[in-house]
Amino acid sequence: MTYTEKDKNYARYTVTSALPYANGPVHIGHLAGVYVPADIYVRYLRAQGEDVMFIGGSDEHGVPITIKARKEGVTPQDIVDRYHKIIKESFAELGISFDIYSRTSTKEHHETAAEYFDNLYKAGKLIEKTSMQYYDEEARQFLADRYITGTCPHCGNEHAYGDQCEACGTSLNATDLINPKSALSGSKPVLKETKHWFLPLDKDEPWLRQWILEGHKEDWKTNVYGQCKSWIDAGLQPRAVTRDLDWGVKVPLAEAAGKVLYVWFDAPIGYISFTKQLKGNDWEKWWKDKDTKLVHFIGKDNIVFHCIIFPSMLHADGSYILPANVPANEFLNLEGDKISTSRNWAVWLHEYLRDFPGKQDVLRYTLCANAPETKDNDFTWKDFQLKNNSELVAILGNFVNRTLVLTHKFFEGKVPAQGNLTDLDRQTIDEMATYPEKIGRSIEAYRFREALAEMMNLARLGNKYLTETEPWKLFKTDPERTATVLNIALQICGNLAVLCAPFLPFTADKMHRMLNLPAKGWQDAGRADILQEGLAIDKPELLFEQIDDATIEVQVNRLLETKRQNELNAWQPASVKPQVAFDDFGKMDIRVGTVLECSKVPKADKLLQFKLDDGMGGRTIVSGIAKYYPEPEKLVGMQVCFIANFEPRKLKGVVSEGMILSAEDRDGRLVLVTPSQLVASGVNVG
Ligand code: B3M
Ligand code: ZN
Repeated sequence: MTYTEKDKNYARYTVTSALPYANGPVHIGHLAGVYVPADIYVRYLRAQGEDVMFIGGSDEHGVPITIKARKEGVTPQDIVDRYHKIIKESFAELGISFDIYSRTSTKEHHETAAEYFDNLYKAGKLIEKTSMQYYDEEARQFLADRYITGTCPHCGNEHAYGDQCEACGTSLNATDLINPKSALSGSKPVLKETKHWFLPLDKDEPWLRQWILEGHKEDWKTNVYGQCKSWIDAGLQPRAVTRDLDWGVKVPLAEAAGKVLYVWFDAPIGYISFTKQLKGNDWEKWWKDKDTKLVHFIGKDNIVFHCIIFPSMLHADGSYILPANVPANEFLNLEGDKISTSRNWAVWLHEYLRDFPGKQDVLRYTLCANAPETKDNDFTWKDFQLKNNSELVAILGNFVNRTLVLTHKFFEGKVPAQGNLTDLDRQTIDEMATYPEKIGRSIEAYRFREALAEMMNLARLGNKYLTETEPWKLFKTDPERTATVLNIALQICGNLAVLCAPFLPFTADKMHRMLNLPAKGWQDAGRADILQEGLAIDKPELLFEQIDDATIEVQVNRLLETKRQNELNAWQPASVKPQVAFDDFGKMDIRVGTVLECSKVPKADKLLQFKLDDGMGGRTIVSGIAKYYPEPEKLVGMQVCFIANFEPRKLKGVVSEGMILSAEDRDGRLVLVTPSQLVASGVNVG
């Protein structure tokens, strides 16, 4: 049974989650946007007794993978093997409960994708077009957009890519670039004719308009609907589904040697080929039966592919169902900054699992509570700590722990009799009974934050009930009443064990074990006899533990260090000043001096006072480098360069007769400039 009208009659659910590119590990942005909500959804449906298939896998084609392989001097296969393993294992450890997690490099996938193309080709659903494309004559291959760099015509950035300028964000065509250069050989590419096959999306406009803009205005998320509308309103263009590349699914046509399917053509077919791997001959009903509900979980950058292009492919074939919903999320930021793989600005799942063993549910909880459902959202480590300490520990963990401890203290760990109920008991039981539907409704509407908050409200109800009844004070005077109160508190625990399972599966398992509660479905929740009188309960273990400041600091410091590194990497030499004539340079009198004395200027923490042997009787110079030379006396004997004819200035009461030269490093550090060999004091530099 489900709670939303529309879903009543579905016989089964095909749930897919975007196939992550196997060119890097998975981070919290992927999790919050796609995998945690998808997993909550399927776990809930399974608890409802629905027939569900949850599909995942690695996207192992595409140019970013070949680029990474080139950079590291390994094969693309090496790259995808490495990351597929990391991704697959870390998903499993986080409890993402795929029915299959496969990969697009499998033989079955190549066959399925090639056959899909072939069917469309034979049915005349594709159009052929020749166009001019950049070709690298040295490397003897056509260049994907990412393999061409040049100057951005909009902002002048000299390192723009053929598809986008990352400095100004403009999306480009390779032919827009000024001074294009091949990333393969460095040579200037030439335009050469090439043939490709296109999906004529322009012809799909009428039915897409009807299906999405009229049919899904109410039930698709506004961010998803809005993006689809602007794409359709802008006018759809035919879209190439093949590429000149050697990594990917070969185009199954004799005339297409050296060409592969465009990664965005083959990857969504992965959902279908993985179904075949999982279900064998029984696969078709999961994709072709009108009673199957197809739902794609994705991030917002994948909307057009899942709402327009893939549906057009399915429609062109004609035998497939279309997605009933595509609940795409916005993006999660990290500590106020966009998550970025290339800048290493991310919390990587496999590293989290290493640093926080046994705390999978804390991450699942934080990411769901902060899921970017309607707008971009931010993950901070402080908030992670707060959510753990003041929600999971203080609300859910505390309630369950108090109830179980008291049951052991007063009733030898056995569920006591419910006995006679007061009004408060009845109200509490009635309110508890509303939660399965409340939570279920929110999940079915893809409002996972709201669903999670409701689940926590049930724990809050439990805490409030204990506070109002104070069973710890009651036992001496009224053991029967104590029994009733703990029975009801235990029923709430039993309900929580079922209702928290989609969100916090590890916690749910622990609670089931402690309560000796056999696996229950959603329909068993809400009841006040989910735990039978007399049932023996295990000694309570803590469900969650406090996370201290030191633990959080380690993570924050790691990010600060990343930020520092990124700033260093982004450093570029300052542009050269306007030219000067030889005579102008000649006006500067630069000399070498030998340090006779050096000390801090009193009451000026930035300044050092030098006494130099300048070969002319000595002079004093003040320099703002104290921070970089904490032991100034060690500079005695060193030779420095200084401007000898610099106007004398008074600094903190000391007259400075010149200026000592230093180099400013990338991080702003000042370093004294010194001759490479000892010379006489007072000689000229020039
Ligand atoms: N690999 C893009 C991405 O990870 C792509 C998704 C494919 S889903 C069929 O954002
Ligand atoms: Zn630009």
